[in-house]
Amino acid sequence: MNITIEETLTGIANQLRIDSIAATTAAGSGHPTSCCSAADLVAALFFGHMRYDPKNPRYANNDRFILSKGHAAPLLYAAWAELGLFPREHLNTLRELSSDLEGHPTPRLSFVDVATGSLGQGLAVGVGMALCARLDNLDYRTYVLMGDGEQQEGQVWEAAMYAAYNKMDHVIATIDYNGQQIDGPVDKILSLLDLKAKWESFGWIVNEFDGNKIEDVIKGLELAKSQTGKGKPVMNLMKTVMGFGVDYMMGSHKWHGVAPNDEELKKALDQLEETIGDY
Ligand SMILES: Cc1ncc(C[n+]2csc(CCOP(=O)(O)OP(=O)(O)O)c2C)c(N)n1
Ligand SMILES: [Mg+2]
Repeated sequence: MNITIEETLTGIANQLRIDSIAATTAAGSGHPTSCCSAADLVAALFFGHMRYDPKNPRYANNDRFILSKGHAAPLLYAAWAELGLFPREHLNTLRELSSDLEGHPTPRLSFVDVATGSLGQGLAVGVGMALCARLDNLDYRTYVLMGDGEQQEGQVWEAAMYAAYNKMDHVIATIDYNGQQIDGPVDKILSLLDLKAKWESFGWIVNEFDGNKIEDVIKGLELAKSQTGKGKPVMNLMKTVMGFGVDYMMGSHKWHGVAPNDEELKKALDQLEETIGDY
């Protein structure tokens, strides 16, 4: 049977949601809704867009991916399980004392270059990696995924300035603009106001797309790639819904950092399994 790339990536994205939510239930803690909003982007990046050798995560000229919103670690782990780096069952050891799948990613894992989770730091690291590419004469791109609440961290803006001033045009950052952070709506806590204008004024090329519509994500990433190498870093403002795909989690901060119990997990899986398709 022929299925389209969009159907394939949607299926993978929903598999990543299932694995992320199931792992947080097994752990009894974690951030399922933060994984769900970014699942389409991670599916499109890892299974259709980035240039890298999935069997050799440390290869020097792989594109880099930094999960600056490190609390969405189960999503990253689910992607690498789907790529075949380790068995899917291992995902359910999330946050166990003896497991290398910690609540936030660490470089003990072969596919993680830097520990993240302390919000605000990932972009600075990504810009540093892009600088390494320049010094080493390598042409990999560096992708950084941040949260919208994370934009309230000052270090983000120092990295933004540095990247534009130094023409770090192989950096593609994305903001998972789900409107929510740990304590409630981002706009109520400390509004980002006109975020597009802010990034543009810092010297970045800014694109906007719907991050939970796979066609838009694919197009957005292609556009961003075509804009690299032109003297400016690229920022994708990606509108999403927290908890996308699970009706009782969607759009609310109440599920931030909360793991579903077994009954709630079943409800979530019933909804997501319907949407996996035949990828
Ligand atoms: C420096 C720092 N302060 C506080 C936290 C606690 N924390 C974990 S997740 C989170 C909210 C993040 O919101 P956002 O960046 O919008 O990410 P989302 O989960 O919505 O994708 C906070 C404040 C942290 N991880 N790091
Ligand atoms: Mg958010």
